[in-house]
Amino acid sequence: MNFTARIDRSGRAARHASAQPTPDTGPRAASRRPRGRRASPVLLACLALLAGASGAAGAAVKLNQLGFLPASQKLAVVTDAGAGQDSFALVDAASGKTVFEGRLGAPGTWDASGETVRVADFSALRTPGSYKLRVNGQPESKPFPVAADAYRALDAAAIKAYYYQRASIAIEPRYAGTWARPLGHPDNHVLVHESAASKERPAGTVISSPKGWYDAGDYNKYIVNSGISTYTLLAAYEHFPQFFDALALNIPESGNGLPDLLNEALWNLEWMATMQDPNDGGVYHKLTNKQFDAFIMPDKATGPRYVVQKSTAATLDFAAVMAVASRVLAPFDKQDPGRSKRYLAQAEKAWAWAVAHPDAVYKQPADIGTGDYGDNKLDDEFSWAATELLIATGKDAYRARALAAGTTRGLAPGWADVRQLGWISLVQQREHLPKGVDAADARRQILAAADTLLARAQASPYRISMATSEFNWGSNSGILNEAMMLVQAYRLTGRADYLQAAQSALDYVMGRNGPGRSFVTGFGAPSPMHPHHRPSEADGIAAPVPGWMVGGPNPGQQDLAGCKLPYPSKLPALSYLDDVCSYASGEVAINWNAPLVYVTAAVQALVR
Ligand code: G3I
Ligand code: 9MR
Ligand code: CA
Repeated sequence: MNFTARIDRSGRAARHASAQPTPDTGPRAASRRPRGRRASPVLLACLALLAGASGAAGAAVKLNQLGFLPASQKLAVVTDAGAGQDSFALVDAASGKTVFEGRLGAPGTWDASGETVRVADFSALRTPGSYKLRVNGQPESKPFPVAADAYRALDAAAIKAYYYQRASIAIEPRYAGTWARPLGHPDNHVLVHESAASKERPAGTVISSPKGWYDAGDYNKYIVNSGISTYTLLAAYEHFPQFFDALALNIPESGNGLPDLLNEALWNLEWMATMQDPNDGGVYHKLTNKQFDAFIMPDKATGPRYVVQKSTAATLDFAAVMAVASRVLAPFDKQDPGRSKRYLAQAEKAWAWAVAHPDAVYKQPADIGTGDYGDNKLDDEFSWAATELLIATGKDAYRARALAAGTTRGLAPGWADVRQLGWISLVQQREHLPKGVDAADARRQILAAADTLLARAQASPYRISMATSEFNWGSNSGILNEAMMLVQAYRLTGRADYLQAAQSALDYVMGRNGPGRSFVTGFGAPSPMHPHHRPSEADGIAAPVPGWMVGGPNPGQQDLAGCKLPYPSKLPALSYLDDVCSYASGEVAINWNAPLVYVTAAVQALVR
């Protein structure tokens, strides 16, 4: 596939920045993109050189471009503050009057970006308004608000992104405005791939497996990644129900008596439920094309679809999520009587299959080339599924594996590292655990991880928890998953420093980062204009589908071969390329948006 960058990117970015989508009231109209204007490679190289000359790291004053809640911690980083520039000021955006003055913190060099920065802390400014941050000798920041609703539209849009991502339904103008599109992937005629063949369902058997969300920039549906994504959204509801009860999204189910976040989660749960083979309880790893589609709209993608290999990881993630869904949806059973019981029965059946097939590690068949979400460390999947089933049933059968000691790869969860999700459920449910089960160990583990993250944030020149070694594929979700752990620590202890470190992660993805930009489509400026997202690229609309967070800086740069435009830098925090070629830094994914939904809600529900 050949990707060519477009020459009008700065002009479109500026136009885009002036209007933000307002998903509560329906998105604004975006202009149709003029097609066929392609820049020559030579011209592109010159443009890249020019861009490089001004340095890869962005703006001198970097902060959360959506602003801050009145009571939240308010930090900015300032680069290149010259000698003698020790003070900063906040000015009222309209009058230019100084409303706050402070001293910059000591300089620190961030190895991830090579910058020397100083922190401006203006947390004490609590009066709602619109402000600019000024440091002598620097261009002042753009205006930003201090407002009680600073992040409300972001949270609504980050959830609405899942609606746009639905398979098997037309995305209608009254919900989607300009991003309406015809139905794609009915998935009611899906073939059992030979890797998944069984006696009852030989290769070529046709099954129906509609609904669900496309995973990412591609149009395939993967159970492992659906697992953590759906869990995180359900946990967001379970932890902050009042916040989400009041957040209307304008989706087809709105007003049906269920909160819209749960309506959206159900679209994926109903798909997941079809991915279990009712004959034996095993769960197919993915529903996929043989190869990635071209950059076409969903309704134009008509190749055959397959369910591929039952895997232990998929089956356990399925068991965990269906058990959680049975718990979180129980109060809403009226709408679909028996649903909670059904989901729990499916979860138990999946568990039994996994126990009988503990080593069915996913192995990509030779004729399949789509994402593999391969993982050969499965003790954490066993632990998570057992934990959720123990909470749901109290049965002794789940006790040992739920409470067994084990390891994690990182401090925060990820699609292949899910033990932490069980801890989060245990502490959430600590008042309702079966006899003889307590959450003491989960609490200890969460606090130990959070203490390490907090210490890192406090020592970091950017005040963020993410280590330089953690700039992997999807790094933006990495820092937000860390924030989710910090939020748990806050909820357990009430200690404000944990919540402040979580706020810093949100600040990071919204502007206080290496390139000094927003990483969420439709919010802040610059914001991603060319995510590796098939609908955004193929729809002919200049603005990408709103509310999506891109993967973010990734020095692995695994997509280099297909990119005509160079990355601006090799440094970890600056390895981000806003070009459709960049699946390693600029793709979007359901598991990356989920902690954005969670953390944005947590901050709004908890900061006082
Ligand atoms: O965990 C290791 C770390 O220990 C090591 O130090 C580091 C150094 O490279 O690598 C880390 O692993 C990386 C892993 O992501 C971390 O989660 C791998 O290099 C990296 O290749 C891997 O990338 C995954 C990518 O698929 C390629 O397999 C992403 O996690 C995963 O989110 C992404 O998922 C794709 C789907 O397959 C298809 N759909 C789109 C989706 C998003 O891009
Ligand atoms: O579009 C694909 C994206 O969703 C995946 O994350 C990525 C890595 O698996 O692969 C993308 O597909 C590319 C493929 O790997 C190589 N040929 C070009 C494809 C389109 O960018
Ligand atoms: Ca694992």
